[in-house]
Amino acid sequence: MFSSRRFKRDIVTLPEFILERQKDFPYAKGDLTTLLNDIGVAAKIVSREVRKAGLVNILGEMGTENVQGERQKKLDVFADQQFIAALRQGGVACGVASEEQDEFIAFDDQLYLGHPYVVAIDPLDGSSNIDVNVSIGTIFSIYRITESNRTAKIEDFLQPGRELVAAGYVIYGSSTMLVFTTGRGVNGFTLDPSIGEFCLSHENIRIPETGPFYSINEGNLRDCGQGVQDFIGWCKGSNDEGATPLSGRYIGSLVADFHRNLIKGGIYVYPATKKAPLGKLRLLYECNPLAFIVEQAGGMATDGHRPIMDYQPRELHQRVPLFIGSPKLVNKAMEFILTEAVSP
Ligand code: AHM
Ligand code: MG
Repeated sequence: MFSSRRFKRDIVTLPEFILERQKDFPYAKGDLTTLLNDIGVAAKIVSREVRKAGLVNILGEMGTENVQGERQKKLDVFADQQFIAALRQGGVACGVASEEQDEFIAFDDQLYLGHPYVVAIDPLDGSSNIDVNVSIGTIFSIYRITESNRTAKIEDFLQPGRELVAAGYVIYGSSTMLVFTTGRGVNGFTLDPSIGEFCLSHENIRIPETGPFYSINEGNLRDCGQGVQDFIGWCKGSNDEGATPLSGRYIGSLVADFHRNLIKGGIYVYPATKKAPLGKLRLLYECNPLAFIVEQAGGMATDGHRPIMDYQPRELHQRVPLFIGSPKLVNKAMEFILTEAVSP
């Protein structure tokens, strides 16, 4: 359990944890503590709405499309508004980029000068699962602005994953959990609805070296490269004589698939396909934050060739293929892709 002389009881809440760990945070300022708390509060509000989604008229589509031409669900829009409001109100971020917004938002006011962080966020990931009561999530990245004392600019968001100060996700599953890293390991907090607090439940998460699960949309398989097809064949045990097949698990909510594989071991793959030559997932607010978390937990995240965290982003909604999870499985996938690349 979290060891600190300050805590005399078993429960450690998120605000207590981050205050206590503040000295370990990069820049050791209260700002990041405030920012993580703000995100925690917005997550609680979204969690509350997700929990009663079937009871009120909040399910269903808004009738609008976001920048990527996807139908927006009401809860997507609600979550987007909540996180943006929390960041604007919180007073340490000077801008936000969201999956649901075409352009980034700069908090363009004298009040926000000197606020050192920008946040890139997927407010409600896995939104096709909202209407069918399946786990969904929120994913966020936190960067320091590249130049102090001004509001957010595009270059603040287009920083490589290696520059991340913190990243995390919230999963609205059988319980609501917030998992984050500030570059000193990964910790998970479960929302206790009876006291309305995220409480430390998964301290210093480590991903198993290998694991029993592979997660991919197999409906796309024939449109993937030969290396990916061969790797999935290997997962099914068809390439190693006598090998035990891995189990296929694919929810269609990245956060949920990632979270399971982080805890139990496995690999999540969203490769390039004929239809989506750069894959489907977005670098800034889906792949980079999860890459930071998985690396901090002892895992790997690559595009099949090189680490996700090494990408120099070119645009806000950039897509990238993703192979993420237990290091042995990600390395195995890369072996197959490399073999494909060099074979005649
Ligand atoms: P979203 O952010 O619009 O919800 O899209 C991302 C989601 C991921 O959560 C999920 O893993 C993937 O898209 C599923 O895509 P597909 O239906 O093509 O398998
Ligand atoms: Mg998403």
